[in-house]
Amino acid sequence: MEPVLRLAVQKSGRLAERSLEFIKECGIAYSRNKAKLKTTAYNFPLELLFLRDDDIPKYVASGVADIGIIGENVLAEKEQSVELVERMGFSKCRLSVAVPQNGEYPGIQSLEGKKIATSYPNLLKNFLAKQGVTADIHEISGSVEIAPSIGLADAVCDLVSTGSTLLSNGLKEVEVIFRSEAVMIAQQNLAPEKQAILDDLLFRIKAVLRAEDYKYVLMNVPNDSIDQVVGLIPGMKSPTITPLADSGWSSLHSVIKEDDFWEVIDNLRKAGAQGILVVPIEKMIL
Ligand code: PRT
Ligand code: ZN
Repeated sequence: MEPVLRLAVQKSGRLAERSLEFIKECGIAYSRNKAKLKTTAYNFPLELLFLRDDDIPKYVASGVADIGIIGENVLAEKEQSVELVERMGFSKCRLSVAVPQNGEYPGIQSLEGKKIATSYPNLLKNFLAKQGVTADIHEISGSVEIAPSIGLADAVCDLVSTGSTLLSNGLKEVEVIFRSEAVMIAQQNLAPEKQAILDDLLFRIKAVLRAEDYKYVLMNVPNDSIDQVVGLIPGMKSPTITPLADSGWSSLHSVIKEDDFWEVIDNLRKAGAQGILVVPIEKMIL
């Protein structure tokens, strides 16, 4: 039988949709019957398992699945022996301590002896231990934010993305203890034939991730500014330069990193670039 790589993704929830979209962007096609817990891709040696996110590290560690996509927060909390093979850049959030808005918060020491509700007892315990603080950690599995208002805890430690849940529960974020995003994990010591499939998959994933980080740009540049503009946008190897019908001008094509996009665009305009077009990139292979 041909080797197949087994990928565990969240069945439903915040990670589910983007994880599957990612697989599609890697050119992998499959059909899914929602009643079934697994499916096989048509055009890539991949089997998809649909599981609860909390179970994924355990299944990957034990070899039920070979790889998985989960929040780094879950990986850090569960402390299973698996390898982090790629940061996927989506579902970014932070694990934070929050206290009632109307209370004082002079600093971390004020949590000493306090009752803190969380679904992340290990991460919280380790963070507090590093700060020399001992608190009464109360583990609950959901609706952590309501714990202070019902008298169950003095503070909470929960995931935050926009902060609106904390706000609407009368809480304020006071300590960020962990920053998270979706990550791909793999079983340690994968069999060589499975590792080869994972390498192919990672090659595709990196092309998708890189494309998200860059934009393709086209612009018209006066010939005497070309050197200056090339210095601003070196491109993947070097920019493409084509003369325009209007002598004295050239068209220049290159890529810009999303992170410093506006700064580079400003500098390009100062250097005399005009008619700048910016186009999204679907895949980027080096
Ligand atoms: O059913 P299953 O166990 O598979 O899913 P789950 O309910 O345990 O997880 P799910 O789907 O809620 O989240 C999956 C992963 O998404 C988490 O492990 C994080 O890595 C990531 N993620 C990103 C988040 C958030 N952002 C997030 N905002 N997970 C949860 N939240 C919750 C948070 O707990 C709080 O209740 O959203 C609320 C806060 O959001 P804001 O925007 O109001 O700050
Ligand atoms: Zn979960």
